[in-house]
Amino acid sequence: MFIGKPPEIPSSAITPKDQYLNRRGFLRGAASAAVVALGAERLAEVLSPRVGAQAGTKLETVKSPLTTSGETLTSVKDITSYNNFYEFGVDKDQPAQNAGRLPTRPWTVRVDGMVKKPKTFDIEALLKLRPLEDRIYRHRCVEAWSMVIPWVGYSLAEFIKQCEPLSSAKYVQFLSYYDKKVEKWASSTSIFWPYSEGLRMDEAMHPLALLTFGLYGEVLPNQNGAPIRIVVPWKYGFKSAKSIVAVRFLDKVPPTTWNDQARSEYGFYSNVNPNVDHPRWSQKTERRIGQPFYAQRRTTLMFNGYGDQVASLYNGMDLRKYF
Ligand SMILES: Nc1nc2c(c(=O)[nH]1)N[C@H]1C(S)=C(S)[C@@H](COP(=O)(O)O)O[C@H]1N2
Ligand SMILES: [Mo]
Repeated sequence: MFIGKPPEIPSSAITPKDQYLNRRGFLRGAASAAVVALGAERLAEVLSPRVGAQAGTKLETVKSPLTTSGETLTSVKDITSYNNFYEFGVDKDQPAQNAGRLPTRPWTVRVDGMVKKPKTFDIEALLKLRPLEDRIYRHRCVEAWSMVIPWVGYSLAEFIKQCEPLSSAKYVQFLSYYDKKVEKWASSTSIFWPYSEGLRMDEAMHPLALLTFGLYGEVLPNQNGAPIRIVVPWKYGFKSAKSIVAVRFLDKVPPTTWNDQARSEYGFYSNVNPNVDHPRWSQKTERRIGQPFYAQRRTTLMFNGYGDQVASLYNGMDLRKYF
C-alpha cells in the first residue's frame, strides 16, 4: 500500500525536461560569442520604460450569480507568485519576476477567420463592453495543484457575439502575445510559439467561460495574463490562454500548444476528469496551494465541480477518448 504523500508534480513535469531544455546548450555557446551584444541588450532593458504598469489599478465590478461560493480564496500572494507562463520562464516564480516586461498598453485583439468581417478591438473598448463581474472560480492545473481565484471579467460569449462568427465556425482559437525579445525565456523551450489554445464553439459560448481582465478586484498582474486572458474553470489551467492578441474562428480543431507538445498527454478537450489519469501521474487528487504541507490532498471533482452546468456539453461523448 502506498502510504507516503503522493509525489509532487515538479513544475517541469508538464513536458519532459530534456525536451524543453534541448536548446539551452546551444544557446549557452551562442551567448558567449555574443557577450558584447548582450551587454547592449541589458542596457536597453534598463532604459526602457516599465510599460506593464497597470496592475493593481482598481476595477469597477458587479456581483455575479455565476460565482463559486463556499471556498476559501487563495491568497493574492500565492496567485501572483506561483504561475505557469512559460514565455517568462518555466519555473513557478519566474513569471512574477520577469513579466513586468510585457507591454500591456497599447493592446489590441485581432479577430479573424470565419467571421462576417475581420475586426480589431482595443483593450479600452473591451473593458467597457459589458459590466465587469467578480467571479470566484476553482482553478485546477493539469499538474495536480489547485487554487481558488476571484477573477474579474464577463462571459466570453458576450465578446464572441461582437465578433459576428459565421454559422460555419465550429471552433475558436486564442493566440497569446509573443515577442522573443520581450519573452526571451520562451526560446529555451521546444514549444512552438505563440501559445495557442482553443475551444469548441458551444464551450466558448457557455456563460462560465470568462473573458478576464482582473483578479481580486484589480487589473491583472502581468504574470497572470494581463491585460486580457481566457479562464475556463471546468478545464485544466493550460486551456486558459494568457495575454491574448488574436481570436480566430475556424471550422476545424485549431492546433493547441500542449496538445502539439505531447498528444498522448494533453488532449484538446482537457476537461478536469479524476477518472482519466495523466500517463505520468494520477488526476484523482490535488494539492490546494497555500495549504500547509501536511494538509490532506483534495479529491478532484469531475469538470472541476462545474458538472451541473457543463456536463451536457459532452452528452454522448466518450471522455476517455476525447480527454
Ligand atoms: N500564454 C500562456 N498562457 C498560459 C500558460 C502559458 O505558459 N502561456 N500556462 C497555462 C497554465 S499551465 C496554467 S495552470 C494557467 C496558470 O494561470 P495563473 O498563473 O494565472 O494561475 O495559465 C495557462 N495559460
Ligand atoms: Mo497548468
